[in-house]
Amino acid sequence: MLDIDTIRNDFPILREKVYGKPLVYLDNAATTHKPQSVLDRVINHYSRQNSNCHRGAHFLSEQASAAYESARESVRSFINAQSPAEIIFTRGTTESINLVAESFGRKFVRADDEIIITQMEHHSNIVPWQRLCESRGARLKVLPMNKKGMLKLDRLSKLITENTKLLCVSYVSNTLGIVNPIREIIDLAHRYDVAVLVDAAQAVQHIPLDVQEMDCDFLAFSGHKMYAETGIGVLYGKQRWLEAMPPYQSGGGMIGNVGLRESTYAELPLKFEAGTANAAGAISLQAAIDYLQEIGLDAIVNYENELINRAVESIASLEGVIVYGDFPQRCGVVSFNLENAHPYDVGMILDKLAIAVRSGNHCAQPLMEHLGISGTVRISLALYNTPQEIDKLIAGVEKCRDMIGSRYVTTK
Ligand code: C6P
Repeated sequence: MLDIDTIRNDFPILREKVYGKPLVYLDNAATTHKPQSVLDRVINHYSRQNSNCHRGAHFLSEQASAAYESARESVRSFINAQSPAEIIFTRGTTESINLVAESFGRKFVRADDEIIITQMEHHSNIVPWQRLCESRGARLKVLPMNKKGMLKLDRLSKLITENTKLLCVSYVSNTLGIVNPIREIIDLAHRYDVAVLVDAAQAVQHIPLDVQEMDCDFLAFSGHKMYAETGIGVLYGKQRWLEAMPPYQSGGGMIGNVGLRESTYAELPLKFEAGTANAAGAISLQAAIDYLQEIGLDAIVNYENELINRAVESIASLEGVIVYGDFPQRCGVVSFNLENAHPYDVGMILDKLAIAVRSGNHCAQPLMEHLGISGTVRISLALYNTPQEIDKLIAGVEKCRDMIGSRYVTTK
C-alpha cells in the first residue's frame, strides 16, 4: 500500500493552484514532477560540492567526481547492468538513441544493410535511423502494428535478413501505453544475430528493468520522466558493443592523449562523455532512484496498475469516447478522443478545469497515420496521481462532451 498523501506532500508543485483550482497533473509521460528530496540533493550539490568532474585534483573536484560516479553506480544497480562502464550519461533518450545511430552506425552499418524500427515508435526512435540509413545507403524496414495497436510479431522473422544489423523498439508506447513483449522480441532478434535497442523512456518509471535478464544490447531512458532533472539521461550498452564503437562527440574528458595530429580515447564510459559532465543532473537521477527505492518499486507497480485500469475502464465507459488500443498489458498511458471534437479543444477545456493532459500526435505521427487520426487526448500517470483525480478527469471529459460534442454519435 502506498501512502499517497505523504507521497503527494513530497512534491511541492502539487500544492500549486492552476486558475485557482488544485492542479490535476496527468501529463507525466511528457515529464514528471520532482520530489523535494531530488530538489534538495541538487541544491546541496551546488551549495557544497560544485566543481567540474574528472578535471581537477582539488578537494571539491574530487567530491563532485565521486558523487557523479556514485550516481553512475546507482543507475547500474537500478537496471542491473554488469558494469558501470556500460552506463553512459547523456542528455536524455533522444541523445542516447542518436549516440547509437551515429557511433554503432559508423562502425557497423554499410550500404545495403538494414535497420528495423516499428510503426509505434516516438520520432526520436525513427528520425535518427532515417538519417543513418540515408547517410550509409542502408535500408529502413518497419515492423507494422495491427488494428488493436499491437506489433505484428509474426512478421518480424520475415523482415529480418542476413543484412539486418539492428532492431529498435520501444518497451512501452508513449501514445497507446502498450507494453511490448520485449523479452520475446529480443530473443527472436538474437536468434538471427540482430542487436536490439530498447527505448525505455516510458518504461523505466513504471516497470522494474533488468538489462541482463532482458538481454538487450542497448537501452535508453530520460531522467526527467522518472522524477529527476531535465538534461540527464542514460544509454546502457553491452560492454562489447561500446568497446567496439567509436566516440560519438569529441572534446575534453573523452581523450587519453591528444597530439596535434592524432589522439587516443579514454576508456569506457568516459569515451562517450565529451565535455563537462552534467553532475547535478546525474546526482538528481541518483536521488530519484533512491526515492523510488525507498517507496518500493513493487508497491509503485501495483498502485499504478490499479490506477491505470481504473482510468481506462472509466474513460471507456463514457458515451461518445473512443479509447485507442486493445491489448493485454497497458502501462501509464491512455489515449482517447471525444467524437466530433478536436483533441486540442478537449485539452483546452480540461486545462481550464486545471487538468493537464497532452493533446496532439505525441511525436508519433506514423502511429497516428495508422490509426487514421491527426491526434488524441492523452493522460499519463505517475505514482502521485489518485483515483479522485481520475474522477475529476471523467467529470471534465463529460463537460467537454456537453460543451463541444453535443452532436456526438454514440458508438455503444
Ligand atoms: N516523449 C511524450 O510526451 P526525451 O525528449 O529525449 O526525454 O525523450 C524522447 C522520447 C523517446 N521515446 C519515447 C517513447 C518517448 O516517450 C519520448 C518522449 C514525451 O510522450 C515528449 S514528446
